[in-house]
Amino acid sequence: MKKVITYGTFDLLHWGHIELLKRAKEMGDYLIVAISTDEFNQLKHKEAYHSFPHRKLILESIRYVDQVIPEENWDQKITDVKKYGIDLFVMGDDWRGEFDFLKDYCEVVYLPRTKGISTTQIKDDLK
Ligand code: C2G
Repeated sequence: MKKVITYGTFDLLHWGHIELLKRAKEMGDYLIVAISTDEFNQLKHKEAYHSFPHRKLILESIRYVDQVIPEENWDQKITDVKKYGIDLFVMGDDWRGEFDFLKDYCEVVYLPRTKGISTTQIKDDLK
């Protein structure tokens, strides 16, 4: 069974997130999503509209997602890859190169971001 992992805040879930999760799942058999805790979001200078429990509940309802775990810091990825027996790490290509250190532990793929949508754009458009 090919296990895939991806990380993110996934706030105000939108179709760009879904396209990422769909493609990530299609590259394997089992998709784990590590969702940023509210505390870690502060480290990322991100303020999510939905709380961690609510973002987790929403992600767990998505057909492409098999398991949701917390992302608490920048340094847990190697441990996660080992702990969950991950074969493939996937992120949107706004992160291209940032996680290449994981290539010693699993396959690393950066997928093209979906154009025309972002959580920031949603917030701005609603103002
Ligand atoms: N994404 C995408 N297309 C968009 C918006 C987002 O493909 N239009 C992807 C991002 O590239 C990322 C994932 O969806 O792979 C989640 O996006 P965010 O919640 O913005 O994630 P981010 O805050 O970048 O957190 O340790 C990694 C970080 O936790 C990533």
